[in-house]
Amino acid sequence: MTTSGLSAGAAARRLGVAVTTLRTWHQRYGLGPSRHEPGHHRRYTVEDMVRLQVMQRLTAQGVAPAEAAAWARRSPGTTGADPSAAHAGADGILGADGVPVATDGNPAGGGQVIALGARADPAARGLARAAMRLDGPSMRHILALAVEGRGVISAWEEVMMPVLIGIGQRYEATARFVEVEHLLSRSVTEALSTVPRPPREIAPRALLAAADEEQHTLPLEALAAALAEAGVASQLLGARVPPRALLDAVDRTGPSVVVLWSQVPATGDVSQLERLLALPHPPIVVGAAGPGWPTADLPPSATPLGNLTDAVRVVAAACS
Ligand code: B12
Repeated sequence: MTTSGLSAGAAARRLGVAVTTLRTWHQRYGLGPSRHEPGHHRRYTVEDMVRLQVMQRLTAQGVAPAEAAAWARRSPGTTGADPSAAHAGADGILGADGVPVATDGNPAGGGQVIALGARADPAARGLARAAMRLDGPSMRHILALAVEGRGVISAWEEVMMPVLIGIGQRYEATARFVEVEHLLSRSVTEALSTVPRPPREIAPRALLAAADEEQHTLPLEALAAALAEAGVASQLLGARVPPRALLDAVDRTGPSVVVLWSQVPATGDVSQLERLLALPHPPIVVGAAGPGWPTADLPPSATPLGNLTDAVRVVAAACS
C-alpha cells in the first residue's frame, strides 16, 4: 500500500468485496477511509484495512454486522484499540483465531441453530450459522479459508464434519432442514473440488465409489481432495454405483486400490466387496469405508478404513 492509502475500488478489490459493501460499512458502521488530503477522495490507510478485514472475517463467521463493526473499530493496532477487548466475544467466548465467537444461543438464523458443543471450532460455528441462514456466499468463504488455511484433512474433521453431523441430528430430531443439508453438502462439494488435482500425466490408481444405492459421497470427495493434496491421483465414480458398473470400471482401469463407501446399513451389502476380491486380478487393497458396513461380517481380505487420515495413508501406500 502506498503512503497515501488505497482508493475505495482498490480496497474493495484487495478484500474481494463489492465497493457498495464498503460504502455500506462506511455509512452504517463508521468503517470508512480516514486519510484525507484536500481536493482528493478519502483513502483507506493500513489501519482502515485491518478494521475492514476484521469486519469481513466476523461477518463471514455469522456475527451480526453491527457487532462485528464494534469489534473492528476496536481491533488491535487501530485508533482507540483496547487489545484485551479483541480476546473475548460479546458473550465472552474466545475463538481459536482470537476473534470473538457468537454462541449458538444467539437468535441469528431465526433462533434455529445447529448444536455443535462448547468446544467447537469457531469456523465450524460460523459455518453452522451461515448454513442455517442459507447464506451460500459466507459458507463458501468459510470453507475456502478452512481448506486453504488448514489443508483438507483438518478442514474436513474440524469444520465440515461437525456441522454435517450437527445438521444430521437436527434433521433426525425435526424432519426439517433438508434445504440446509442440501446447500451445506453443495458448498462442501464445491470447496473440496477447488483443491488442485495432480497433473494428468499421473494416472489415477485409486478408484473411489459409493456402494449400490448409496447417496452419500462427501467423505469420498474429502478423500479425493486429501489424496490430491498428497500428490495421489484418484478417480471418484460418485453416488449409487451398481455392482456390475463397479466391476466393469475395475476391469477397464485396473486400479491398485478401490474404496467403497457405505454410509447407511441398507447399502452395506458385503457381497459388493466379495465380488471385487474374487476378480481374477483383484485390486491390492479393497477398502470398506463408512459406518454402513457390518464390521463383524466384512470379508477377511477387505481393509476397514475408519477415518480420513488412515484412508489417505492406506490408499497412498497402495498407489506408491
Ligand atoms: C449430507 C447428508 C445427506 C446428503 C448426501 C449428499 C452427499 N453428496 O453426500 C443427502 C441429502 C443425499 C442424504 C440422503 C439421505 N440421508 Co443423509 N445425511 C447426510 C449427513 C448430514 C452427512 C453425511 C456425511 O457426509 N457423513 C460423513 C461424516 C460427516 O459423518 P460420519 O459418517 O458420522 O463420520 C464417521 C465415519 O464415517 C468416519 N469418517 C468421516 N469421514 C470419513 C472419511 C473417510 C475417507 C473415512 C474412511 C471415514 C470417515 O468418521 C466418523 C466417526 O466414526 C448425515 C449426518 C451424519 N452424521 O453423517 C446424514 C445421514 C447419514 N443421512 C441419513 C439418512 C436417513 C438419509 C436418507 C435415508 C434420508 C431420506 N429419508 O431420504 C437419504 C438417503 C440414504 C441413502 N440410501 O444413501 C441418516 C442415516 C441414519 C442411519 N444411520 O441410517 C443420517 C445419519 C442423518 C440422521 N442423523 O438421521 N444425506
